[in-house]
Amino acid sequence: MERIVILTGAGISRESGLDTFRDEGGIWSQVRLEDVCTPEGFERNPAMVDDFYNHRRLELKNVTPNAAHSALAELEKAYGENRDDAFLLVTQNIDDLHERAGSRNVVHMHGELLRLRCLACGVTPAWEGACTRETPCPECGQKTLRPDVVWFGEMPLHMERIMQAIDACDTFVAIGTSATVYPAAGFAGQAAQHAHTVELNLVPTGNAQLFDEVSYGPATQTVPRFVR
Ligand code: BJW
Repeated sequence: MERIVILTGAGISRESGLDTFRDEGGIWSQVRLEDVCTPEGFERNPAMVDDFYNHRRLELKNVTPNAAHSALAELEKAYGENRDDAFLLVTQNIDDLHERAGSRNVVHMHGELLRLRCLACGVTPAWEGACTRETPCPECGQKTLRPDVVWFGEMPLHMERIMQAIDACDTFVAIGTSATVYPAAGFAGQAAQHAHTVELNLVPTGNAQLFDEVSYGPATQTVPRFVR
């Protein structure tokens, strides 16, 4: 059975209208990473962090999946009934555009924008409207909700499953990620030891030499072309 692992980053959602992080005009040119994407930033000013994520939640409500998301959902279907073992879509994105396009076997290694996490009891309730310091956790009633996302210095999610899938895969495809943030930036090197590796990105990344096959251009063009 052929096994494939796809890694996606912010670039795949760019043409849906969501900003990337490190491109010109991207999120890190609008806000300071240290303020909104670290546990220390949240401790210092939780209201600022809540505002940042509430704003992105509203943006997400106004965008739709693009042709690249749809092509990956199609690819998953082509892998057939046993696709739980054969196909894994690992996304660094916290948006839900892969799911809305029809992808099922998706893991969000940096968490999910539309979930909150309770610091008191650990539940991850769905976000329903704005989150503020006054929003109580539905399970325990404590006002201890934070965004269910992975900040710098925190452990990404589902790492065991991801590592196993990369070790077992025949093909590894990286799409729309700058390969600057670890551990995701190390996946291509791990896969290149045994699998066919593919980079689909707007421009070559610092990992470009690790790939057997490359295609550069907007994801809405390169991904459907790769899939069909
Ligand atoms: C297009 C396109 C189009 C544009 N079509 N393409 C020193 C050395 C090594 C590591 C470290 C170090 N110091 C610290 C670290 C660790 C740190 C890290 O990697 N830092 C680096 C910056 C150096 N990592 C961590 O802290 C992580 N945790 C960790 O390492 O735990 C310990 C551990 C140990 C061992 C095993 C496992 C773990 C946690 C990282 C958390 C990252 N969180 C964020 C925010 C998530 C929530 C949110 O969204 O607010 O995740 S930061 C941000 O960056 C977000 C993204 O998922 C992530 C990656 O960004 P991405 O997706 O690559 O976006 P961009 O903008 O960088 O790139 C977009 C690309 O798309 C570009 O290439 C464009 O060209 C392309 N593109 N338009 C196709 N139309």
